[in-house]
Order: sequence, then structure tokens, then C-alpha cells
Amino acid sequence: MSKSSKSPGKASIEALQTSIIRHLHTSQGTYEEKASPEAWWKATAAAVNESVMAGLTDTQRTHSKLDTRAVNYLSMEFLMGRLLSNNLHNLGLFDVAEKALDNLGQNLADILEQEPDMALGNGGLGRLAACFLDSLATLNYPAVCYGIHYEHGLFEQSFSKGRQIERPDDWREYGNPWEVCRPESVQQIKLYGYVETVSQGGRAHKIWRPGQVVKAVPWDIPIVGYDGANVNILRLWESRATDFFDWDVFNSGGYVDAQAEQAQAEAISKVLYPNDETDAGKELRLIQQYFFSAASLADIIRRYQRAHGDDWSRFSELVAVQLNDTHPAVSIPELMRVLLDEKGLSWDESWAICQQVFSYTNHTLLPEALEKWSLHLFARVLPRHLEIIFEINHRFLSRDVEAKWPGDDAVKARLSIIEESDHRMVRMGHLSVVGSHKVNGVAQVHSELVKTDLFPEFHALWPDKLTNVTNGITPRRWLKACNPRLSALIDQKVDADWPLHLDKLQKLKDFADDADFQQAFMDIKRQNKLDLAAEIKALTGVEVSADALFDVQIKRLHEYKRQHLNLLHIMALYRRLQQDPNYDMVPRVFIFGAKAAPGYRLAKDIIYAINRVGDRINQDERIQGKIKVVMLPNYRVSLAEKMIPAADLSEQISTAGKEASGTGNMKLALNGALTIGTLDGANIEIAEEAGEDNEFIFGLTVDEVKALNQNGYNPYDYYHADAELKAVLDSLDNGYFTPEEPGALASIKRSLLEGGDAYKVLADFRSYVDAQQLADAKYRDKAAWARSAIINTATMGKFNSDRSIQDYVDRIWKLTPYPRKAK
Ligand code: 26Q
Repeated sequence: MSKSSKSPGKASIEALQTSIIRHLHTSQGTYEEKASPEAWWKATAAAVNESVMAGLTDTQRTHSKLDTRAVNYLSMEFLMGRLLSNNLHNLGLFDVAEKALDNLGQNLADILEQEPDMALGNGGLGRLAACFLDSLATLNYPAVCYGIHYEHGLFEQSFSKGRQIERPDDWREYGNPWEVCRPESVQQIKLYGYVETVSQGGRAHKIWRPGQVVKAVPWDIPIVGYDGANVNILRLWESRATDFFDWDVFNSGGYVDAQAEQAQAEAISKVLYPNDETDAGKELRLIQQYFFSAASLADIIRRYQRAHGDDWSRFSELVAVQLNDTHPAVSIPELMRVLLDEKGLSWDESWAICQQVFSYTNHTLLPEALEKWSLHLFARVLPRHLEIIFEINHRFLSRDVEAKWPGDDAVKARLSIIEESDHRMVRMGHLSVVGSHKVNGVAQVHSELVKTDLFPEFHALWPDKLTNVTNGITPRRWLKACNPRLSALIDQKVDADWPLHLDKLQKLKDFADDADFQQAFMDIKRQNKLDLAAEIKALTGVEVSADALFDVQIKRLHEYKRQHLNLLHIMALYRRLQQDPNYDMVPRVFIFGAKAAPGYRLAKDIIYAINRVGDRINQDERIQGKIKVVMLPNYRVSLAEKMIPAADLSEQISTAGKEASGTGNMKLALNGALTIGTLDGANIEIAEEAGEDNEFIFGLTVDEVKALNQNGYNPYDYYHADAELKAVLDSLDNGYFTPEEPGALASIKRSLLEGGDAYKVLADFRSYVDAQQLADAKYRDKAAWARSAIINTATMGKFNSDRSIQDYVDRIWKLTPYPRKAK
């Protein structure tokens, strides 16, 4: 396999060129003079697919022949982004393709832009799953990843007069060259209905009579590991109607009509829910969860039985199932149901298998994000599963909990899988902890809080169950592919195999004080900033200077992530400039990217505020361009790839204790941005690696936030004590930025004062402004800034998703790598 540092061979260029032309002629039905950029993209993808599919066949044959233990990664979300560039890099064909297309009079970069993002996720959790796919394949671990084949991924965002507008995402509108439909592996999924108890050989046997059956159709997307490694499968389920119709059930009154039922079946995989960190409790969402969990388990069981028939003794030896948050937690009662009701195993045998097979990753502590389902809804959609959950709960409380805390009903109520309130609920987090052998948080501090605050009694009961696996990101996409200039410099200074051994970047530390290297490093940053400046101009019409400090905050819009704290700082600087146009500050471009959940009013108001304040500032000639504010529309993976290499400063400013990990923080630091951040999530570990001298840490700690809450937090204290803060907040509701609509930004001020400021924005404001001042001062010292930027890149080795996956493998999944057969 050719590495990018070697120049590609003539023979491989010609072979790819021939293949592209063949696909242009024979699959696209067009020719060189006439082909659209889209046809070139598809022909190139088809040519690349020849290598992809060869790798897929080798890998799958090897894993099946050797009957390997595999992990099955279940996730409602996979935020893949674009695949062509990634596949070219991982196959070592990027430079080959560049030359081949150049010979054909085409530009690879333009062709890559034709590909729509595969945006089947909201944010961090979905992108983490995508990085893990890359690492699992690269490290040659047998893995199958399962999710939903959404027809519409995360909505497309635009702004109309500063307000967010959502439009449906149509990523497959013109076909997707990467996916293969596998009709031979279709599954039938039951829903609704009732449970019948029949006596069989003296034993009560349960039969679920469903009210509806839908088809789950699998689409496979090959996942190419780096440098000749395995090609694994991402299997996404699409829902279709069946002709199943149970008159018994529907005669009793549930029937609407056949057309409506078909539409309902096909609605299951229609659209990704655009909320993150809030649980809407909608029936369709529960059905989505069950639909893909049941289809995936049936698929896992089918593969197992193909080799082992009805011998269940080796199931837990060969199968690991990872639950990406509680979204697939209904898999636990589903596996119980299949083993008990369909395969005839005993309760104890089935339960032992479940606990050995499942493990669960928690991604949040926010109470509003912890999933709960109403018992009524659950009973209607999944009647048999609710019975099983009751039985799991009964045995758990009367054996495990009773043995540890005899007679303690209060602890039983707290640990119960069923929340007893006027409206009884199934707690999916509790179900996941009880049904798994390992539960992990996603950064050190988060995992500690899972033990002490979220599940303290589970931790007391099972001290070895709760653990940490710090998140990571794939260096292939998030450095090699997105930042080719810096990658080439690292190839020169380190070694070309750093994408497989990110710790090797430590060597860059040796050059941190070398003036020539600093120059080279910052020249690259400047080039990347020029590229982004052109993109900003194209997307927003705003002109920005590459000499300014690029201050970047990119993540979902949420109060706890505190984009409005960033905005208050911008408003404070603007106010200083208005009072004194010669106010001495380093020119800055504040760059945002964020989507708000369509129903999250305040988040949308914050987007509006950033856009309106930005418009005003960008147009104000008195400030001589010292501040520019832009919010780029439709933030997504492919836009992140353009923004991250150009960032000087990385905004990681969540309220301490709220951001489980963060992964954008890792991507930005790896590309040489300095972090301004709170001691939250993985920021803490990033600061440990890079050293606090190379960052701007500010704000309350987790313990200080807790203390403030206990002692009674009053945001008015900060409002009255800080004249600048007061003036800035007042300008939100005096119509200063929106004269035609004076109250338009008032909701933000209201949430921070009357609303109680749940996320401590006012408490952290002054400390944040001070940290920003330090960043300003440091940026004036070019050598000091360059040194810190280099050290950031050099010390991010820990945050390689290969390391995260190796942690899962060693401590949870216990897998052995199997390289695909010799190439
Ligand atoms: C739940 C119920 C109903 C509808 C939607 C949801 C839902 C969907 C997505 C709840 C949460 C999510 C996504 C959460 C998420 O992305 N969490 C982030 O996970 C990252 C990877 O571990 C962390 O780095 C981030 O800190 C965390 O916020």
C-alpha cells in the first residue's frame, strides 16, 4: 500500500484512470466531454469501490471462517460525513486519484465537494460512533456496527434574517454509491398486540401476538481501515411495510386502513430526531429504538446459529454488544425474549447470557436527557418486553438489592427500573446498568460523576461495573485528511506512519522553540486561515482578515455549552471599542457553527442574537474591523473539516460538570488551536497532556458549581456587582441590536436573571473575560503562541480513537485482532 509521502506509481495512476473512465461510460452512461461534476464523483466512487469491495470480501470471509469473537456496536446515530476522501486516504489512493483525475482534466477537490454529507446523527455521540468505526477497522478488530437507515438525516440549516430555518436533508436523493442492499438478510419486526400465556409441558409459555409486523431491510456500508487494514460493515436498517395483517387484533378496533398502516411502517426509518440532550418521549422514537435493536439482535443471532445451531453455550464467548447510550437499551429485554420465548432457554441461562454480552456507554448527566418511557406507552408498543422488565426488576430488587440493603425500601425505590410516580416510567439508564457487565463514562471526570452523582448506589452494589473510557477521534480524518499541509510537515519531521501511532507527535515538542519550525507551523495555519476566509466570504459575504485571531466555537447549540457566554464577551469588547475606538485589542474573528434543535426556543434565540449582534458589529466602520462575527450556516462534518485546521482559539466553555467529554476540543487542539476552557469533560485531560501554560483555563470547577448550588446562587449578585456585565445584559432588552423589534433578544437576559441562570453564565463571566484578555496578550507574542500551538498538536496522542478502542477491547470487549488475508 502506498503511503502519501511516497509519490504514487505511474501504473496505479493509469489503472485508476482507466477504471474511472470505464465507470463513467458503463455505469454513468456519459462521457468525458459531457459528464457533470456529480457523474465524475460517482464514477470515481465506483472505481474506488472496486478496492473497497475486495477488502470487504477478504475481511468478511476471514472473520466468518475463523468464527471470531466480534463486537456489535449498536447506535441510533452515525455521523459519517463524506466517504470518498476518507476511503481514498485509508486505501492510500488519495495522491493516485489526484493525479489520475488531473490527467483527465478534473480537479479532485472539486469532485469531493459533490458528495453530500452522510449526517445520520446529531453531534458528539454520532460522530464518536463514526470515529470508532474507523479505529475498529484500522486495528483489525471484528466488528459490526448497527444503526438506522434514515431517509432524512439531520436537517439542513439556513438563516433567514438571522433566524434558523430547517429544511429536510436529502442525502440519498441522487443515490449513494457506497451502500449495498442485502435483501437476503431482511428481518420481520413485531410491534403492538398482546401476550398469550399457554401451558407447555407444565411450564407457562408466553406467545406475543403482534398487532403489526414491519420489515427491516439492511443496507451495508463498507468501512475501510487505514493502510490495508480490515473492511468492516456498517449495517443500517430501513423499515418497509409487510402484508402481514392480524384480523384477530384489529377486529377489536385498532384498524385504520391498509394505506395508513403502510405509511406508518415506512415512517419508522424516515427521519432522525433532531434533539440531542432532551428526551421527547414520543412513540415513534420508541418504535425506532426497538425496530433497530430487534433487527440487529436477530441478525447477530442468525449469524451465530449459522455456525452453532441451537448450542447456546458459546454465544457470550463470541458476541459482545455495546449500547451507545440508552437508545438501544430495549435490546436487553429483547434478547431475553428471544432466548426465553423463542429458543426455550431458562430465565437464569438467558439472564447470564445477557449480562455477559451487554455493556453500556453513558454520554450525559443532564437529567432532561435521561431516557424514561411511560409504562402505558411501553405496554402498548412492547407488551411482552414490559413483562420481562418487571421480572428483571423484581429479581434485581428482591435478590441483589435486598441482600445488600435488607429491608431498605427507600434504596429500592431509588434503584428500581420502574420509577413510581403518578405516571409510572421505565428508566432506561437503570435497565442498562442492571443488564450490562460494564458501564462506562466518556472522560475521567464524567465517569467519576457517573459513580458519585448519577448511579452512586449501583456503584456501591457493583464496584467493578462502572468504569471510564476517555473518548478519542480518528487522526486519519481529523488531521491527515482535513489538514494536508500540517500532515506533510509532520511526515517530514516525524515519520509517515504517525496516523497509526499518534503518540509519535510528541517528537514535535523538540521543535517547539525552533524559530524556523514555528514559522513553518504558523505559515501553515495562515494558509488554512486564508482558505477559511474565502469560505466565510462565500457563505456569508463577510470579509475577514487572516491576520486576525480566529476564535472558533463549533458544537450543537445548547445552554450548557454557553455560546451566549461567548456572545456576552463579544458584546463587552464591542462596547469598549464604541467607548474608545482606539481600544487596544488583537483583531479577532469570532466564528460559530451550531444547529439548534427545532423545538428549542432559547437555543434558536441565541442563534438569532449572534447573527444580529454580528451584523451590527460587522457593519460598524468605527471599530476598524477589529471584531468580526460570523455564524456559518449548516454546520456539519464537512464544514468542520474546513474550520478546524484554521482555528487559533478553541472555545470549550461549558458549565463544569455538564459536558460529558467533548470531542471537538480534541480535534481543534490536534490541529494546533489553543483551548480557552473550563475544567469540564475531556478539557481536564487535554490540559493535563498539553500543560495549563498552553491553554486558558477559567471558571468554576465542578465542586465550586456544586457549592454555589447548595449555598443558593443568585445571578443578580453578579449583575449588580459588575457594571460592564450589567450594561451588556441591558443591551439585550433595550432594543439596541434590534431597533425594529426591541424585545427580540430579551429572552436571553430573562433566562440569565429571572430564569435563575441554571448554567452559571454570570458567575463565570468575569473569569472568562480575564482569560480572553490573557489570550489576547499571548497572541501578540508570536513565538509564545506558536510554541503553545505546536505543543498542543504534539501532545494529543492520547485522544486517538485507536486508544479508546484499545481500552474498550482490553477492559470490556476482550477481542483479538484478525488481519484480513495477505493483500
Ligand atoms: C434522546 C431521546 C429522544 C430523542 C433524542 C435523544 C438524544 C439524541 C442524541 C439524546 C442525546 C443525544 C446525543 C448526545 C450526545 O451527543 N452527547 C455527547 O456525546 C459525546 C460523545 O461521548 C460527548 O463528547 C459529549 O460531551 C456529549 O454531549
